[in-house]
Amino acid sequence: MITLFQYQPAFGLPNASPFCMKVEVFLKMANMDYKTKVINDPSKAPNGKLPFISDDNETIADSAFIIQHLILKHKIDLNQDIPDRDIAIAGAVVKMLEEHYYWSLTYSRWIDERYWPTTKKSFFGGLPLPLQFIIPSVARGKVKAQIFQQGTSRHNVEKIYQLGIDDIDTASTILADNDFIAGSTPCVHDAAVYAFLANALYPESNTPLKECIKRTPNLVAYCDRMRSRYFS
Ligand SMILES: N[C@@H](CCC(=O)N[C@@H](CS)C(=O)NCC(=O)O)C(=O)O
Repeated sequence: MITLFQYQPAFGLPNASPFCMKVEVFLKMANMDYKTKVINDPSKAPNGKLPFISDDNETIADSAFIIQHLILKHKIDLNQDIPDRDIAIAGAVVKMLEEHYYWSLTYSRWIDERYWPTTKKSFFGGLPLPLQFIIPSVARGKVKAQIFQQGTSRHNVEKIYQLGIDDIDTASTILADNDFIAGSTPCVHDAAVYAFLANALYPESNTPLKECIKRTPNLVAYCDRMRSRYFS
């Protein structure tokens, strides 16, 4: 049995961590049996980040290595009949969303004062009272340090969102009028593309990223298509 260790669900999403949600979408796309276990403290994870999985006696961390492991061990091929070039372009979209757009998304949740109260309530509202005063600011301080080291928060707010909005526009151009990111059938990379876009589109906060996706009909239709296909 496969166990996916991830944060508690939040924002009405399967997971508010797009990396955790990516793995869960993949498990559903591959029609695999799995269970989930909530861990809210990432220091308990092998790499200090979530998600990780256990599969029989193996523990695998990092969404990319988890999916690679599942594909090899369980002989899954979601990319059948899709040209290599289309798969490669879809893979590049995933890297863009994970390594670039992700920081704009993270900024909107953790740093932007307009949306932080919603994040705080959603992520930490269930903690017992004394911890509700301590844990959110400790966790926020950690994210602030990460996003500053990575560089995104050194820009002004307008530019920070511009970084993410440009990525949304690129994803929309590459999706074009296809149903899925690499064409007319789903491929492995749809798990991440959907998870990262859904994490801006579906939560209640009207962030500039959400507003941008909402103005982009092919991405809204794509997210709705993925959601009804795998999470109905
Ligand atoms: N490369 C990793 C990234 C995972 C990641 O960044 N997870 C975040 C949540 S979205 C995390 O657990 N962060 C905790 C921390 O940095 O302390 C993957 O693909 O799984």
